[in-house]
This record gives sequence, C-alpha cells and structure tokens, in this order.
Amino acid sequence: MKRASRIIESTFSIWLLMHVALAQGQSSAHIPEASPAPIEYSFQQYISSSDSSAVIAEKAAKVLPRPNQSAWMRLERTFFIHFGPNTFRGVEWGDGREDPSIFNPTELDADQWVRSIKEAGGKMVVLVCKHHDGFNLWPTRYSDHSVAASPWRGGQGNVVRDVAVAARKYGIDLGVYLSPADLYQLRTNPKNPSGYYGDGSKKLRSVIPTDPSSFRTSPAEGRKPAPGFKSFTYDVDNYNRYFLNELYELLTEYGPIREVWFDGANPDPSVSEAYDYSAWYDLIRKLQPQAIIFGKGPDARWVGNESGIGRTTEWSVIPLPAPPDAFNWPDMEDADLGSRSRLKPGSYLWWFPAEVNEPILYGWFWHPRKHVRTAADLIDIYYTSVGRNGNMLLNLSPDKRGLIPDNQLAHLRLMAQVIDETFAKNLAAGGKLTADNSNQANSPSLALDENLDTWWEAAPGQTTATLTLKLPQAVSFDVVSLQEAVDHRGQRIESFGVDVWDGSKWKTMDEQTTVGHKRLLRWDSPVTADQVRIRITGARLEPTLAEVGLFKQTQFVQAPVISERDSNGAVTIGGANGLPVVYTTDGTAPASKSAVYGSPIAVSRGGTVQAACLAPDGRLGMMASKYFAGLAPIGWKVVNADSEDASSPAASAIDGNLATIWQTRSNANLALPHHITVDMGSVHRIAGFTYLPRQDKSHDGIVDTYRFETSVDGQNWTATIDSGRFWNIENNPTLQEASFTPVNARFFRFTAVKEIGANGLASAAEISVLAAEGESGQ
Ligand code: FUL
Repeated sequence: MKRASRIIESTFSIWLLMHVALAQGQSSAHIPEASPAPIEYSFQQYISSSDSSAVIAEKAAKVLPRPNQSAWMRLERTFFIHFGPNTFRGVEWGDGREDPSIFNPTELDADQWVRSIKEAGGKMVVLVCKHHDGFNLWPTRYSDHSVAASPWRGGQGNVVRDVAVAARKYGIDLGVYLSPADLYQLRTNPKNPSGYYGDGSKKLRSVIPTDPSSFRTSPAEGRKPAPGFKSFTYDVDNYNRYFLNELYELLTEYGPIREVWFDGANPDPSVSEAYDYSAWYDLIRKLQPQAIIFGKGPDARWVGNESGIGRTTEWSVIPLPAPPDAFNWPDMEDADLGSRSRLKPGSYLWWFPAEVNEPILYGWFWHPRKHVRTAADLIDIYYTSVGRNGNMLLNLSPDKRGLIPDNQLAHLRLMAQVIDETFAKNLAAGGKLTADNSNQANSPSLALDENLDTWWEAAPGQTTATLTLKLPQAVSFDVVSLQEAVDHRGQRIESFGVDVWDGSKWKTMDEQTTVGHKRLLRWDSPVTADQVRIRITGARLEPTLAEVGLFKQTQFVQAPVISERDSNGAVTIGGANGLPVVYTTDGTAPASKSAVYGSPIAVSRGGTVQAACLAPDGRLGMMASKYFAGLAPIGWKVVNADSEDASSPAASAIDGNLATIWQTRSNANLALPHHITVDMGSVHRIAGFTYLPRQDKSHDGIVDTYRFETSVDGQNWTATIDSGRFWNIENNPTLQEASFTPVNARFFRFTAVKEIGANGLASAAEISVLAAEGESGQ
C-alpha cells in the first residue's frame, strides 16, 4: 500500500498504523523464543508456528476493534436504500444501456425515507449512490450518466444531497454504496464507446480531485480541492481515476460518512478491470477516517447470505491468510470462521465483524409484484442479526414516485414497535448480580449499569465463571441479552449456558457459543423466575460481560395463517382464535377498515394476500402476507421434459407446491440445456413468467440463464425471451419474475441454458406465467 510514504493527515490513521506496525513487529518480525514477550492488546496479532494453543487463544482474545468499528457496532439497526433506473425498469440488475430519461420520480422525498428509518430505530442510512448499471444519483463532474441528464427536477436534482440533508436533520449516520462494477463504463457498452472500465489505459500519475477537462490527457492537473480537504496523488488507470474522483466527491461534499459499501458482484465479467483497492482505501482513510469500509474492504464483512441470518457462532476476530494491508477481502461464507480450529499458524488475526444485509422486499429494487417481508419476519431477522453479533442492514425500496410505499412502512413500523416495546425495560435492573470469581476492579454490578464501557471480568487466570442474578421478585421473561466488553477486552466467550431457579433446582434454558457485541437468546414461551444463572463454560481469556438484560417480548396478537392455494386457486385464512380477520389482495397493508374475511379468497391469477387479526382493543395484530406467483396451475400438464429424476419429476415444477422440485437426472443427460414444456389447457394472455428456485438450501441446478418460449398450438413456437438471466440469483435465490410484451399462449417451454453451478443440472420449485392486464382468468 502507498500509506507509509505519504503524509498522514489524521490522528486515527497514525494510531491505526502505529498499532498495526507494533503488532507486526511484535509477532511476525520477532518470533518469540524461550520466554515469550507479554502479549499486548492490538488491532492485529500474528500466529507463529511456535505459539502454543494458550498463546494463540490469548492473541485472539487481545485483538481489539478499531475506533471506527466500535462506534459502528453500536449502531445495530441500519438501513439501505436501493433506488435508481432499476426501479423504473422493474429489474434487479441493469445493463448500463439505460437512457437517463427513464429516471423521473414524480414525488421523490428523501425526508420521508430517512424519517421512516429514524422512526424504525435506524441509526444509519446507506444510500446506493451508483449501482452496477453505472447511473450516478448525484451530478458527478466525471460522467454524463447521472441525475443531471435526467428529466427529474429539470436535471437539477441530487439524491445524495437530499439524503444527506435528511440524515443530518434526523441525526442519523450516512453511508454510501458505490458499485465497483460499472456497466455504463464498460468498454464494450455501445451506449458509451469511450467507457473507462477495462479500457486497457495506462496508469498515469493522477491528482485527485482531477480537473475533469484534462481527465484523460493530463490527469496530473488537479481541480481545486473541496473546502477543508486536500488533494492526493495516485498512479492509476482511467477507471480507477474515475472511481477515486467519484469517491472524492461523495466523501467531501456530504458531511461525515460512516460507511463505504463495496459490493463484490460483477454482472459482466467478460471485461476485466483491476480495481486499485489500495488507492481507494487510502483515499477513504484520509478523507473519512471514521468510515467503515465494507465487503471488499477491511472493516466489516458480508455475513454470507442476503436473508438476514448471522451464524449462531459468530466471531468478530477472523484469521486472515495474509497481512490485512495485502489482503483482497473475498466473501467469507464458511459456517465457522473463527473458532479455535481455524486459528492456524501463519494467520493474521483481525477484527472483522459481520454485517447482515437483507431486503424488505424479495429483491433489492422496488417492483409492484415484489412482496414484502412481514413484521414477524423482520423481527426474526433482528434476532438473527443484531442478536448474533452482527449489524442489521435492512433495505427499503422507494417506488417509481420516489416514496417508500405504505406496505413496506406498515411492516417496518410494526417491527420497530415490537422491538422497542420489548427492549424498553430491562427486567434484570434492580437485581443483584454476583459471580463466583471476579477481577477486583470489575465487579459484577458493572454488568447492570447500562454502560458498555464498564464491565464485569473474571478473576485473573479464570476462563470459566458462574454469575447469579437475584431479583427482588420473580419476573417473566423470554429474551436474554448478553454483551461482552469488546471495545476494551475483545471477544472471548466460547460457550455459555443460561439457567433459571425453579424453586428447588436450576433448570437449563439454553446453551450457546459466542456472545461478542450482543447475543440475544429468544425463547418460544416466557419463564418466570427470581434467580437466573449465567454459566460461562469456555473462554479464550478471562471472560467479560459489559451488560446483562432480561426482557419480555411485547404481546401482539399473532398473525393469522394464510394457506397455500388449493387446486382451485383459492386460499383460506385460519389461526385467528375466534378474532375477526381483515385482509387485502391489492398489495396494501390491511387496516381495521379493510375487508373482513368470511370465505376462501380466489387468487387463481396470482397476487398478494395480507391479513391481520383485530384484537378486542381495536389494535391490529401481527400481519401475515403471502404472495402467489402467477396463474394457479389448474389443469396444467407437463407435455415434455428432456430429463427428470425419478424422485423429482417435472410435474413438481407445476404442482403449486413450493417444497417439491423438478430436477434433471444426475446420472445421465448431464449437459445443459434442459427444458420443460407445459400445456396450460387453454389460451391465456400472458405478460411474463415466474421461476421459483429450489428452496431447500441446495444450489444444484438453479438456473442462471434461460430461454422462454410460448405457443398457441404446441407446434409453432415464439422465443418470447430468447436469452434471459436471473441476475443475482446466486446470492439471493428467491422468486424470479420476467416480463415481456403480452402474447397469447396455451403452451410454454422453459429452457435452462446455464446453471449457477457446473453440474449440468437444472431444477425448479415452481414455474408459472404472469397474466397480462385484462386477462380474464380461468
Ligand atoms: C448485491 C448486489 O448485486 C445487489 O444488487 C444488491 O446491491 C446487494 C446489496 O448486493 O450483491
């Protein structure tokens, strides 16, 4: 990295570098021999081949979060906004060939976005400033492909500015997502023949910010730096210069930036471009030293899925095979990233906490047909993200108006209400916490003082302990919250259990592994006790607890249960325990005035059913929501499939049962393409199709590239979509929908051209078609 040779502007950088240098010097340069030097706390530790297992554990326990991470981990509930040309095209990934004129929201109101986030307990908004399609949501000086070229506000609008102003108004942090992949700039994009991405240009000495008028020819010419900031020099090619200038604009013109989000996805790897990460990171550290560099960066890691689920064993101290300065930060998806068996000689130990991202819709960009995760789903996600030592990053999707629609907000508000009410009162407060061993300076009462910077710590040399909480009277609780003093002592607890006193003996309620910044245990039903015991059964070094909490989940009337479609395409709503149920089928959230459920609802054309019980006090209970993709397969038959496994027949792709799949034979016919042809029994006017990939966690045969053909008579076929792709299906294997100009069809044929793996398989849980507006149904 170029760091060492330059003047270092910020004290944070100096502090960081000193510590990293110290740690490297201490461990890799001087491998301890007879009497090892004491192990100091550090931002980085190196495991050498002579380290005993006790030394390795101590080193892992003495890796601390860096200051930018400490503040970030305390944000817990954070939000993403995906909005751009994709919103107007109804796609997940664009192609960089979009005309800027399609970006024309009629009522864009960033204040509404940020207000909604604030009201939902959000502490940060990360705005997608440029997605993979390369359209910039601020009027950058370095590209004509931006809001300035759109009709929105006569080309005078700036989404980044609007969000930054609102974030300041509501007192929440701002983060920026800038996609490294850029299809507009792609060298092969016919819409932009002079694109920078992969143009093979030479690395030139470049001053950042560069003078836009000499960007290609003499990039050593800088423009005036932003007030309060300096210029910097890097040797970079055209695309990296473009990217650095975009970063410079975002990091100098919109106030403090808490996170810079680099995505690893690349929709078109046919053109390659070497990202100069070291220059990017260097610039970020200099301009916004407190910012977290996420993903393709050293400060926070993608948890490995886009469904909001952290690991039950989630270590923030991660062994890296190379020094952090030289590492390229791949996605880390293994089930276990940091347990003792992973701490091998030659590893660099580094604080690298998880961020758990998930969209509120089943997809990142808004589309009227994408259904919303219910409040109950979002609450589950809170427990599997924040409750598992990760930050929750929940995406909201403004619609074409530029507003977050009510159906997203209804679930979001309910989620926040339930979480806020649940955690409003710590039932452990007022109790007395004792421990069978403690460090004199760290008494157990410090774990009940609502201060994360004071903590209980076990006595020197102890790696197990039992803490007992005695309450003045019995309390009922179903959530236990534990937090380690990670900022001061790192992450240490390897295993623990929680017991309650049932009047005559201790009863074990739960046993788990890691704690970290926060671990939430959530039980199906509350337990009542006046004594609670926390047994720390394993730790890397003396364990700590900064805070202990007992909570009772707020009571909401449970959501009713919406059935699958029956063979006539009707759904029933049950599980209301005698309460009236209100429901909607138009995508809006049910309210007390919505239709009252009486008899099965016809959903043969597809759509969303949302329902909630009305409690006797008039409050609406938790909402249930179910989306039915496409036409119900009433009377449909498979005419032909080129291959099917005996246990996964082709008929399973059109049986309306999401749990059964069609999969091609794994011992023959292995080469793609594979196809399935379906007779719908009568002619329909259709405008798209749906593909639900298998939902059993296996990736076998999930389709990436497909052909979709239709026919009225089963003889003459039209390639309605000759070659289509399910963008991002590998990361987010949820329902896919593709639209086309309406056609009449009785037959359709779906051909899997390419799968996400390389086994030659094709599979599908369900395939259906989308009725065109005005299609009268069956
Ligand atoms: C992914 C991207 O490809 C998606 O479009 C989205 O931006 C998500 C947050 O990251 O990898």
